[in-house]
Amino acid sequence: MRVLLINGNLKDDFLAAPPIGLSYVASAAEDAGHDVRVLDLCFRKNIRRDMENALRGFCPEAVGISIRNIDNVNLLHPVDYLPEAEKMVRHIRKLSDAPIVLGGSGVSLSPRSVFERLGADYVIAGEGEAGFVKLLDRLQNGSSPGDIPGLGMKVNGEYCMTPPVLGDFRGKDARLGRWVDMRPYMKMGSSYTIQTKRGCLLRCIYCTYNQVLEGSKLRLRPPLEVVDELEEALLRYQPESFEFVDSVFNLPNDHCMEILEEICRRPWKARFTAMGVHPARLDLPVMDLMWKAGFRSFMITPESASETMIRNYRKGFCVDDLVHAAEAVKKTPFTVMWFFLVGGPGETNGTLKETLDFNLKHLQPVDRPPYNMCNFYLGVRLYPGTEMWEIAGEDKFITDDSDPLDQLWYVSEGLDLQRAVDQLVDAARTCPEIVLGFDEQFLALSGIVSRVGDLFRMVKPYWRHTWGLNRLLIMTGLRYPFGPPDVVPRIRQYLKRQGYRGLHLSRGAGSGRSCTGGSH
Ligand code: B12
Repeated sequence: MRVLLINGNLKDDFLAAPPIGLSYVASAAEDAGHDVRVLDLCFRKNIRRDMENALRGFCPEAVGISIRNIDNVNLLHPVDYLPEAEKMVRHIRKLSDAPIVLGGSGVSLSPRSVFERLGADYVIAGEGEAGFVKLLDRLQNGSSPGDIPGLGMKVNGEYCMTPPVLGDFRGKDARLGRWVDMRPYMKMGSSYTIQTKRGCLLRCIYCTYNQVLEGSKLRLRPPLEVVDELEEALLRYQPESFEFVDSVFNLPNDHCMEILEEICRRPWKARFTAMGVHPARLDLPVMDLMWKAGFRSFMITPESASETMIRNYRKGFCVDDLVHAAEAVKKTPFTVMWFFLVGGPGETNGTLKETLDFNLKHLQPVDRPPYNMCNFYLGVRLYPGTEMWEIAGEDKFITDDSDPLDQLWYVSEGLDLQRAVDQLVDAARTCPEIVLGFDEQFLALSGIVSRVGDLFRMVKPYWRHTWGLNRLLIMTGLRYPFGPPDVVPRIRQYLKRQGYRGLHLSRGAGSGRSCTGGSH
């Protein structure tokens, strides 16, 4: 069959993400004997015209669209990406009779809602390779696809969906460079992406990875296979760096170490980075090996440094692990991006202070790099299927009528919002390491940094250069000279629109319920 696969993710800023998921699906369809083409719409100036050319020239018999993000996860500047995807579906319908299949993480988070909103013929939730290939077979031989695991469709006017089944993750190769022109991604500072495993054993209460996206069953790729894929991509496409896009890169520890050791054994040298590094067992031997393998930076996601909050989020480590990891990082030349979430269940200004104190004590440079960057986000995004979704229901942040495709947020009632913003801004005024998610100045700066980085061929990742820029702003007194305007009223307004009627609105601060010790 002629199959056109479209990357519908148009987010082409400094976090541009090459469509590795779509590439896995394209490779699986090609391996099954189909004639596959990929249209990557990221960076395209005229997407309607490009879609027209692709559809008219190829006349596909099936069209798949990858929906990676449903929104930008930004409480102050919410952007919904689905209207653009909706337009794509409508445009394809005008030009082609081919059935339209939607897949990707954005679909998996809420398959039925996306199916209904976009008006597709099929959705595939969870990993897409097996389901998509089976669907193409059924379309080809005209039999009903209704029993394919993970597939959603209309049967007699009613939406029906078969639960997804997690497949094996051996012998699969995305062949990303085969389907996607990596040059514009690399120009922005993005890396060639690779996955070493699927599934996540952690049970963080806010997270979707171990639920609908990858499930909680670990499926590890043999280390040799992973490094062979890297080697082939390196020889063919010479990417400047690779990024591991596993949910958690360094767990299980043995598997990660085996991959790093195998990379070290190979005769070539490459650069690596990873998001989702877990603080547990992140010690000097692991980091030494990462450095030898070619890592120079990575992202670590503790979300809090308060024992109470780490427990409430069910992060699976304790403050001691975090302190060990931070102190170990200090002894290495790594640049590390840390992520903190402020406002989960049980958060108070006291727990926030604990996290900020940890930052001041353990993440400041002594007199040399590493330059940690510490990102703080206020509010926790809510997704159906997670434990937080239930808690948010009990705490009246959402109702039974809440639409899972809306950006829905939780902000602990135990947190005095204005004090929290003041605490964060005060910390950022003195620490160039700290970046605040609600800081519009920073978003603009990041864009500038990546353009300047590209122009002057600066060392990647470009975000490591924001430290210098922040320091300059602090030294010149330009970092928050008047504080960020109206953050708190805007959060309140957003929560109100979301349907929340609780304490944040009546008095902006409150004792709220304290939720410690993993009591939910
Ligand atoms: C790694 C990662 C990042 C990295 C990306 C690094 C890079 N260079 O790619 C970084 C940290 C930069 C990042 C940034 C962002 N991310 Co992110 N990220 C992830 C993560 C952990 C893995 C993504 C990945 O590559 N997976 C591996 C591939 C193979 O899986 P996949 O894409 O899902 O593909 C499979 C299926 O979905 C399906 N499939 C995919 N396409 C298609 C198409 C068809 C037709 C079919 C049938 C099937 C199908 O089959 C594939 C193979 O099995 C996911 C969470 C997760 N565990 O999935 C979040 C996730 C995708 N990110 C998310 C978000 C929100 C973002 C940001 C918007 C954050 C922000 N505020 O800026 C940005 C957007 C970046 C961008 N340009 O799109 C959300 C999206 C949900 C939402 N609310 O919209 C997710 C789901 C996390 C979450 N909150 O649950 N991210």
